[in-house]
Amino acid sequence: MDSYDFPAIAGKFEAEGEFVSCVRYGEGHINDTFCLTMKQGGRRVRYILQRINSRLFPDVAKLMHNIALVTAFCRRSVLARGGDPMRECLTIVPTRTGENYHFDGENYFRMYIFIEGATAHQSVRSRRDFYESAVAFGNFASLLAGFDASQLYEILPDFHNTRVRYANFLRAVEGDVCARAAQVQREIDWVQAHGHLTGLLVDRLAAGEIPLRVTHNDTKLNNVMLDDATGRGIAVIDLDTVLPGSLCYDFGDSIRFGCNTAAEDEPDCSKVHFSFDLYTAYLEGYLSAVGGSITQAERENLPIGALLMTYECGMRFLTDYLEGDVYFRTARPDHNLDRARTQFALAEGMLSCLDRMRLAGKEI
Ligand code: ADP
Ligand code: GN1
Ligand code: MG
Repeated sequence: MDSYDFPAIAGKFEAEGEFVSCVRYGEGHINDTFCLTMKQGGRRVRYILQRINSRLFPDVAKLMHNIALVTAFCRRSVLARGGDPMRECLTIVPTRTGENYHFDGENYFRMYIFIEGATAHQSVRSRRDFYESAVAFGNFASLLAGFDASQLYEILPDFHNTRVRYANFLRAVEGDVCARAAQVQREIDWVQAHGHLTGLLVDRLAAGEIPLRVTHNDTKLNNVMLDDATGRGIAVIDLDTVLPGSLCYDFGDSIRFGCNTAAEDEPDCSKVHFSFDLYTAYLEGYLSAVGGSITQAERENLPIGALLMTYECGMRFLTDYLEGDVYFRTARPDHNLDRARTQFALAEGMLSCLDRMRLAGKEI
């Protein structure tokens, strides 16, 4: 699947120099990401080349329109505060014909400047790391508060609409196209037993009790770059899902990924625990960065955001397992099932900790 003509594809973009190599990179579940190295005079320069998942994003022009707007907005803000936009923002490398993506007749590709001297970590190494990622996502949220949402195409409607995700899940159980439902009845029962959770955020958003904002919607730790030298969160990446949403989604998704004591795809669920200590680290960092714009209702619903993002993500993994692993990239047969199980174990951990999580929000 990686047998693309990389030198020819690289040649379509404004990436100067001689082609050196292009290898698979990172651990994203959606796009195919590659690290491209070019030789420019005596030095080597790296770029991120991505084959865009056009199954999920059939209208690539609209997707890239959104990303171009958001990156331009970030760039202006970073420049205004005297920062370095090449390290603190995603920067699109245009094609030689001035487009922000290239279509080779079959596949869509885009290119970004490689953010050097920083890392998108796969797991939380320390409390400080997680705190810094919270500051970065919190800053990003406050930055987007000034962004005009009406300019965005709503390319993934209902992305975090847990009610819609639940309906999709029930359809997948009903359809059972791979005849896998019988093997995972326990997991299906677990999701259904918690069906009453699905409306907790969407109904409050619909009622206007929680404000709709422009949010990132995919705030995993590996979507933020931490500076290798200083440890500080410098850039938020993976902007495919910047859409109208809730601050509780963004807060919650970071907690889902980072407060798990095991990997998202750990096959042994006995290793999965919810780390309350890391929860408070993220809460402190996030609240310090989003500032006064957070409403009381949002603040009160941060723990619910964490619970719902975890429940919803597990349900999405299980849905994909039932549908034959067609959405998330998998590397082994039961990969999506393992992922779903970790999320349910983590959600259990959160359910038993909700009061403490609520109290922590009041104390900071
Ligand atoms: P996906 O949508 O599949 O998650 P991402 O855009 O998150 O794809 O990219 C996958 C990984 O590639 C990231 O987790 C990160 O490690 C790396 N990456 C992406 N963009 C950059 C960049 N501009 N500079 C350095 N690394 C990047
Ligand atoms: C996907 O693209 P990536 O790997 O950062 C997914 C998220 C899930 C996440 C689970 C566009 O994120 O919604 O929470 O996997 N992104 C999309 O790890 O569906
Ligand atoms: Mg990603």
